[in-house]
Amino acid sequence: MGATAPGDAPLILVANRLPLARQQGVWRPASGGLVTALTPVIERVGGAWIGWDEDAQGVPARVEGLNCDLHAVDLEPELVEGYYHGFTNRTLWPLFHDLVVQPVIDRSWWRSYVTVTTRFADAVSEVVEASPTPPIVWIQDYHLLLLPQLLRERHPDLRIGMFLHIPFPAPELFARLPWRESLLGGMLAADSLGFHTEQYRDNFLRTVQRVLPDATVLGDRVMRDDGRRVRALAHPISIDTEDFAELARASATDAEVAALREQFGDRKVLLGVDRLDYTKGIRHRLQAIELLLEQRPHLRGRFVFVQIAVPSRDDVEEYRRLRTQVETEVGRINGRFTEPGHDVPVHYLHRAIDRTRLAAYYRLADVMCVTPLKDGMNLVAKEFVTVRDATDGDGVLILSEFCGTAYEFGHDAVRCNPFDVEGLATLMEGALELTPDDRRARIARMAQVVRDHDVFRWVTDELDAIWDVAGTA
Ligand code: GDG
Repeated sequence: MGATAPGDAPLILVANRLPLARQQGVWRPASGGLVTALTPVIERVGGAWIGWDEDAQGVPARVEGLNCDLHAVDLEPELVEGYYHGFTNRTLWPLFHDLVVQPVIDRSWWRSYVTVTTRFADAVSEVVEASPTPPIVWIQDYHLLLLPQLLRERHPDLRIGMFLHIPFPAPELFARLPWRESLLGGMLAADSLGFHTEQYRDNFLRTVQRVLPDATVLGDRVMRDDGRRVRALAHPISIDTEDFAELARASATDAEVAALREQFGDRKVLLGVDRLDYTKGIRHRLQAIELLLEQRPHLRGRFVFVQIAVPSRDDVEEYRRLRTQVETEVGRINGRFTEPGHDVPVHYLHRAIDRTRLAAYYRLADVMCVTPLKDGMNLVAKEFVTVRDATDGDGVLILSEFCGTAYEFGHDAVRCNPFDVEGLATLMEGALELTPDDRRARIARMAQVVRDHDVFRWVTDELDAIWDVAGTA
């Protein structure tokens, strides 16, 4: 199966990062749904990927296995500080995640964000001008909200789409940004704007109505005074289900599962897998585990909680503080509840693990805890149900009602309010008691939802939208 691009227009993808990973000194295509889903498209139409080089030396212009030219945007450290560590990570990220921490407003960061967007626009323009046929430009995420407008000024007829990977906040939150008109104006110069859910799309449309008096919202379209129109659509991102199902059934994964099973014995396993980010609700989750151990003594020694916390943004103060808090909490829980001569109740891994081991953990988990305080979509939840459906069909997903995935899974997941620590502890206990038939029926239905809306469908829907809107506007 694969995604399709409409027509044969070459695709120019623009993202903060290039799709590369360095293994033993060799650059390879990064693993991950977006790259996998795009590979068949760019295999056919060719194209380019433009992204920040992240200060890496000698980023290649091509890598084997990816049929596109790579263009690295080089940024000086002061610009990275303002644009990346500042404006995107400390202003936009917390504000778009409903202020789970306070965003910082700093005008010098904004100036860096504008400068960096101009650098990206220069890089994209160069590729557009060199393209023998008119390309499609597809911009990813909140790092580049101003880019559609800068490109539109230079190329009035260019087909431009943008997809936002994080939530779009309610108008009253967005309105706190001193640059709200500029940011919306930047986005509205695209032909098509994609969001994970209708709720985020509607937040965007309501914000446009409130902040930009010259814009008219008609259904899912926004019309500007100058006659331009843009469509705002909900396209839920997803995973390559076949790839995950294969990984789940691989013999290497069987071996990992056996080793982990031996380690955990007959204890039930509760699992969390997240970037170490304050939006993911890791602290609340740990507090729920602590409450469970405190108030349900009969459960002590009967379950283990494994938290895989992938290091993230450790140049940013709030993330360093979070790491200290999480590690303090893990230490406190293990200090309180470990019995001499027995294993600890909380296993905390502050590192990324390889995909085989990740799939093994998914296979082992009796209860997968996906409890973000706010999350655009959350692919971990989709990976878990896919892996379980491909193997034993068992397992329970506890899922925050404040992530995009919750809109797709409805009540087949055990829905939780991640802020309610006591409620979460009760749900964790209840999840351990669901009947096998109920567990299997829920996993099967959720896995079907993911199969019906896999990442190839997401890419196809996004590219079709850019093509259609530009073609009919
Ligand atoms: C942003 C939005 C939206 C995790 N640990 C390991 C590992 N992972 C992989 C998972 C999954 C990915 O990382 C995480 O994706 P999420 O969607 O859960 O979260 P974010 O990183 O916050 O992503 C989010 C997403 O963009 C896409 O639009 O869903 O809402 O915040 O694929 O498997 N992979 C490996 N080792 C690990 O230890 N190999």
